[in-house]
Amino acid sequence: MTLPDIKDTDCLLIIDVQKDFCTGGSLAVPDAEAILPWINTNGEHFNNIVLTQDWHPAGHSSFASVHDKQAPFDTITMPYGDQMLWPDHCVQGTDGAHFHDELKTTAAQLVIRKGFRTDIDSYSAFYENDHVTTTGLSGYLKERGVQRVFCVGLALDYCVRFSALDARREGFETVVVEAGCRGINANGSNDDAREAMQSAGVQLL
Ligand code: VGL
Ligand code: ZN
Repeated sequence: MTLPDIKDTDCLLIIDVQKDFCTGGSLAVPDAEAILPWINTNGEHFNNIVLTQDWHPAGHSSFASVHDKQAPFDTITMPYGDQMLWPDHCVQGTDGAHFHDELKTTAAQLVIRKGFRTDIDSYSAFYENDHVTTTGLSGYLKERGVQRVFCVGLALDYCVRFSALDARREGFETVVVEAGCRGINANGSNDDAREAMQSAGVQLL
């Protein structure tokens, strides 16, 4: 996969490449490690690199374990809309919340942590799942003159999908590099994600 020419106004957004989403983790994404070579190699071309880190308090409302009679991958209704329930994952300060050991993180300027409010989940790097509460990332990127955002990471059908849609909504040219992404793909959700991103004007590479 060849990248277009990378400019100073481009940013690489590396989403949730954390141990719990990789092999052996509590919410492992199939084949997650396969994204590391692309990210580590191509990351060198970017002047701007932002990492996100899913960062939940213990007992987070997106965990099936805190709801009576619910199992992971069930959907419940929260005040802000439908919410898929997950196994406990990326609990603040635990080993599973750390970035994958082989992810090169030194060149990143910013780590955005998300999902740290007990009552609301946050898939997107830009907005929590109410689509109103901002993480501040859009303002950060705009103040630094970023015009185009390249999204990679985990999972294609959740956090990458919603980050890319919000990047587009915030007016950034948005590219999702599939070689740098893997999805959970429950019930064909990878294809749903591709369709949603494409019809919103996100470029899939
Ligand atoms: C994610 C489910 C729950 C993700 C995070 O990074 O895609 N998915 N929390
Ligand atoms: Zn999460």
